[in-house]
Amino acid sequence: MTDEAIPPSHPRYDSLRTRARIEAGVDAGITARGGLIAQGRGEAFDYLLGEQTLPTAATAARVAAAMLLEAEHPVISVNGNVAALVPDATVAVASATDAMLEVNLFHASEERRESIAAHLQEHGADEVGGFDRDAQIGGIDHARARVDTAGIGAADVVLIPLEDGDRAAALAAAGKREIVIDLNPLSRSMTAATVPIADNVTRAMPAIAAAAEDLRTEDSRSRTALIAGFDADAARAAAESAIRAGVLS
Ligand code: PTJ
Repeated sequence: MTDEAIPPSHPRYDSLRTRARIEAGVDAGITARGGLIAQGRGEAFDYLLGEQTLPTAATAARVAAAMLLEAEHPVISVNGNVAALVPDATVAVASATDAMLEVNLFHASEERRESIAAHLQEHGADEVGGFDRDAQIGGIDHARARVDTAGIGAADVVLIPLEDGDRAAALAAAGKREIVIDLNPLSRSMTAATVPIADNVTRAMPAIAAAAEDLRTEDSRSRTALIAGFDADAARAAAESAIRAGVLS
């Protein structure tokens, strides 16, 4: 079913629309076929979260915005799922926080890298990196270790939605502060995160964009206090207990 063909009255409207976007992403050469499976895994967790944002995830999204605004060189890592699901919100976060957009793929492919960059530009991105990949992050095999020298290679804060666990752990070991969006609070990426956001990227990315717009006019001291007051372990534990309780709406 295409995005437009799903009636808003359908009880699973949001979920079906998200699926349609991922399918369209695969058809357009933006999303990897493995992205369909990743989406299915995410949906299972979202179902148990009642497909809504926990208060701790809302706080984490605000802290993420503060951290991007406070960073010296913030970078947003974009993969095929993120590009298909939330191109507008991703570009909005980049422009509100002056973060660089870098295409960084698990299933490496030059064609897909170019399709994703073009897609982000159609959605308003000025510049998209990920093509000068001669910096290395240690601890993982050669191809997946390569990142943009002027992007993730030089970043102090990286927003990595839906990253694979290996690379998230390697980036943390390289001293990057990581903001991770992942519906599975127990994933290795979430364990490695400085700011774990256990929420659907379709809700979390717009929330970060809105918070960034709000916080950019605040002074640096209040943003720093917001970051210092955040408890990552408590946020992960709250998501895990909500999922274990299976609070269905
Ligand atoms: O475009 P590429 O080549 O970089 O590939 C991207 C995927 C996502 C396919 C790749 O990184 C991958 O295979 O990831 P994993 O290891 O399957 O992990 C994906 C994680 O994202 C899982 O923990 C899912 O629960 C979670 N997830 C899936 N969909 C969403 C999500 N989290 C938030 N929002 C979603 N919509």
